[in-house]
Amino acid sequence: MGLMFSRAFKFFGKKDCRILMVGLDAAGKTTILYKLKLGEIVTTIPTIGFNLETVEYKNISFTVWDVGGQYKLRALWKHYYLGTQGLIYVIDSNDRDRIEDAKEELHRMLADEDLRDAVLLVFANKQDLPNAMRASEITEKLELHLLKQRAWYIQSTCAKTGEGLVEGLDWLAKTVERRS
Ligand SMILES: Nc1nc2c(ncn2[C@@H]2O[C@H](COP(=O)(O)OP(=O)(O)OP(=O)(O)O)[C@@H](O)[C@H]2O)c(=O)[nH]1
Ligand SMILES: [Mg+2]
Repeated sequence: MGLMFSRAFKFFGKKDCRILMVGLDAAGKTTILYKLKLGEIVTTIPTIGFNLETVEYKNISFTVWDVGGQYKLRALWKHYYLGTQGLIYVIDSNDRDRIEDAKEELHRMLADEDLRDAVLLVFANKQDLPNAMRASEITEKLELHLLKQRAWYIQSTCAKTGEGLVEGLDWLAKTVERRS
C-alpha cells in the first residue's frame, strides 16, 4: 500500500532525475551547484567527497551529486555511476593546460557500462574570463563528435553570474524526459 501510494504520488508530482556532476578540480562544480540551488555565489573550498542537493526545475526534481575532482579523488567517481541518468561534465574553459586531461577522464568514464544510458551535458564554464576557450573549441578538444550513441550537449556557462545554467538544465530535462 505504501509503495502504491508513493507511486501514485510520483505520478502526479515531480519526476526524479539522478544527476552526477564531475570534472577536474576547480572547474566550478560546487559553485554551479549552489548557484542553481540558492541563486547565490558561495565561497567554495575544494570538495573532498561530495555535495548532494536537490534542485527543482520545471516538473523535474534533480538530485545532483557533485563529486570532488582532485586527481586522488577521481578513482571514487565510479562509485556514483549506477543509476545516473544525466552526467554533467564541467570544464574550466580557461585551463588550456589540462583540457587533454579533462578529455581523457571524460572518455574513460563514458566507457563504463554503468553510464551506458546516461545523457551528457558539458558545461564550458568560466566564460567570463577573457582567455576562455569557446564551446566550439572545447567540443573539438574533448572529441565530442566521436560520441555516436550518446545524447550530448555543450553549454557555455559562467557559474558566477549563473549564465547558461538554466539552459543546460532545460536540455537535460527535455532529453531525460524523452527517454523515460
Ligand atoms: N571567473 C570564474 N570563476 C569561477 C567560475 N566558476 C567557478 N569559479 C571559481 O573557481 C574556483 C573553483 O570553484 P569550485 O566550484 O570550488 O570548483 P570545483 O569544481 O567544485 O572543485 P573541486 O571541488 O576541487 O572538484 C572558485 O574560486 C570559484 O569561485 C566562473 O564561471 N568564472
Ligand atoms: Mg567542489
